[in-house]
Amino acid sequence: MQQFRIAVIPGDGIGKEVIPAGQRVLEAAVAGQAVLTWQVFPWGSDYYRATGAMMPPDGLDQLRQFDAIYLGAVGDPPRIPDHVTLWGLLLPIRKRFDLFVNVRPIRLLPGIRGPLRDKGPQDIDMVFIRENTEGEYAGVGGRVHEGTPHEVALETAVFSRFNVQRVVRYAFELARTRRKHLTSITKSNAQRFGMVLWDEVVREVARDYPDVTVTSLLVDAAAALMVRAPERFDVIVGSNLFADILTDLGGALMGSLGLPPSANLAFDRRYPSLFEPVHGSAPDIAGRGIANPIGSIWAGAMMLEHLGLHSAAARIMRALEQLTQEGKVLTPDLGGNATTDEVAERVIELLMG
Ligand code: GGG
Repeated sequence: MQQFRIAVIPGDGIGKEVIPAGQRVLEAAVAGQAVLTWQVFPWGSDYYRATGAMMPPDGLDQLRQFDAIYLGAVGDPPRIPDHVTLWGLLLPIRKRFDLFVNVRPIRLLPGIRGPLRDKGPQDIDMVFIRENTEGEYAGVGGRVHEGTPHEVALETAVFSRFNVQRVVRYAFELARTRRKHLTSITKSNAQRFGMVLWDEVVREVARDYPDVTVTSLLVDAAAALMVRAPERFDVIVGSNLFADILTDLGGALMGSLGLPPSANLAFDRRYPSLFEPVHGSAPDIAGRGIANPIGSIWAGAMMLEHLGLHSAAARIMRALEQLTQEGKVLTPDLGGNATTDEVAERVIELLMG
């Protein structure tokens, strides 16, 4: 029997609710095929309040030993500033483990009525490839003359040819396995250095993929087109910030931000990849047991796929589609009145059935 060691970081808010639900589904899906050994790390905002840090100084060394990381959510506003929580836990993992690509599928699941009146599951089926370690989240900048009227803050985006190339190449490879269309998103009319480099790299890499058609869009035009004609998108590659924003729009098109998953992938297997729902800690509903676990369950299916447990991953995805198609056991964000645990139990029933 195959064995995998998974580091679990439920994190903050609803992360503590949806991740245990996801673990139960994954356990059921791999039963008889693989053993998942979970180690739960209580890192996040509570840990910060107790210790002054979001994770211990050797946190990354501890995580490195695992086959994968399963993470819930990070953030406890307004008690702790968001930049403290994000830069204390999630971003260091992405950067230190070179998780250079963030895969975010945006797909309208069967049975769910999205906000776009005339668009169904056949129209909303795209995958975002988000650059994940630099760009606008590079962490380069600073503040001077703090607290004075002359205060200046700089936040510098960083685009390296090496990183843009490998992210774009990943997106082309993915497009080849799908409908063979890639959209690259920048704002290179206004941002004339990093984003112009990005456009150049896309044109260069495209020469190796003559079978993939390429469209380059400015981010504002892309946002409008996602609403007006989402069927025009297949694989989309974008910078750290732009793809983060557009995948929240994508979550809205799916009917709830509780649905989209994400996979933060390492270039090779030297480091564990990290799997998380796109949503954050949702303090407004945390502790009520009504958070939608689908994003976490789907992220878990991506983790199983990454670990080579293809049939278990496929069974989870089929069960999620059956769940939304039957539309009986859904959390309030999707118009239902089920709890997080009831949804997870129904998914388990469906995948066993
Ligand atoms: N699911 C992890 C989480 O808390 N996401 C919320 C968030 O703001 N993430 C920032 C990012 O993905 O860069």
